[in-house]
Amino acid sequence: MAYVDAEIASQPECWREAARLVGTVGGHLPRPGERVAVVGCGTSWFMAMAYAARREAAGQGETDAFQASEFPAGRRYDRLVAITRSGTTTEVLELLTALRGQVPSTVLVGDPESPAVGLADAAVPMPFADERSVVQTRFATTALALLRAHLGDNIATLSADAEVAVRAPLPIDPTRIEQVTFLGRGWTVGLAQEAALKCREAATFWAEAYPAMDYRHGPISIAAPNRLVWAFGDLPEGLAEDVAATGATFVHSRTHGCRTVLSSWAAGRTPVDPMADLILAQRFAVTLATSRGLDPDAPRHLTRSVVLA
Ligand code: F1P
Repeated sequence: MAYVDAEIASQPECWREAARLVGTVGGHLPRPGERVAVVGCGTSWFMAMAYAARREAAGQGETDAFQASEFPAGRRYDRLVAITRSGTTTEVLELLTALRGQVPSTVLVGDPESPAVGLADAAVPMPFADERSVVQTRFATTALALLRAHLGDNIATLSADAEVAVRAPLPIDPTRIEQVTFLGRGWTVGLAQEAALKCREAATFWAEAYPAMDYRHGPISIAAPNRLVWAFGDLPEGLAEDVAATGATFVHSRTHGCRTVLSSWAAGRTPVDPMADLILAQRFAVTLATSRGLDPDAPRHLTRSVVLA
């Protein structure tokens, strides 16, 4: 078994641990009303995107997400939140250094001994969620679970959905498709981006991601038989029908197997949380990799952290 399989399966427990941690580190996280920038690279950037949209939708204040190298110098923020598993990613370290003494910063980090910890004003170490894999799964979602717990989201329910998602049958056999596009709305746009990145990183597979409302403004041209469209979160009116007309397969939590498992197991519950859908997509990416003869623990051209000379 690949390390990444075990890491994916451990997400429910990691999320519960993150929720417990909020009690001690909550003071370092954004307060209601603060104007906040959240930054990261790769997977960590997509988690920043998801948190930013969710915090703002929760009415807690303006929240922007940036790839660390694209932070707009000169903007005023009350707090910077950086997400980095390794704590060594060059662009994140450079930004923390540049904003030192100007913007209070908090880093969510996997490695408590890493340089990011010394550069930020406050650190939230999560070594329990750190990973052996190059391809991130549980650190990223655990960082998001911690931030969601701090926003008041119910992590017990979320983890119960995750328990289902680590075991449920995949909504589609990956060997049957040649391309996938993930869609999301609001905070799930970041999750869709992350799902597509997993397919590219782990399986070198053609995977795209868009805000669901933008999909019909061009990207739908890619849809065809033997291709897949997988939507997270709220579904725009008529989208499923429009995808069906292209001959592509459509997957959404209202229709896939998790719902069936959940409705008999936790009667009356709404469809699974989109973060549980992301677990299914992570498993889909790993299965894709192995079915293509690739080792998901050894992704092509990637290292655990990008450290630039
Ligand atoms: C960020 C990151 C990962 C990616 C790859 C390179 O790392 O972009 O998301 O999978 O391994 O690094 P980090 O700053 O979260 O350690």
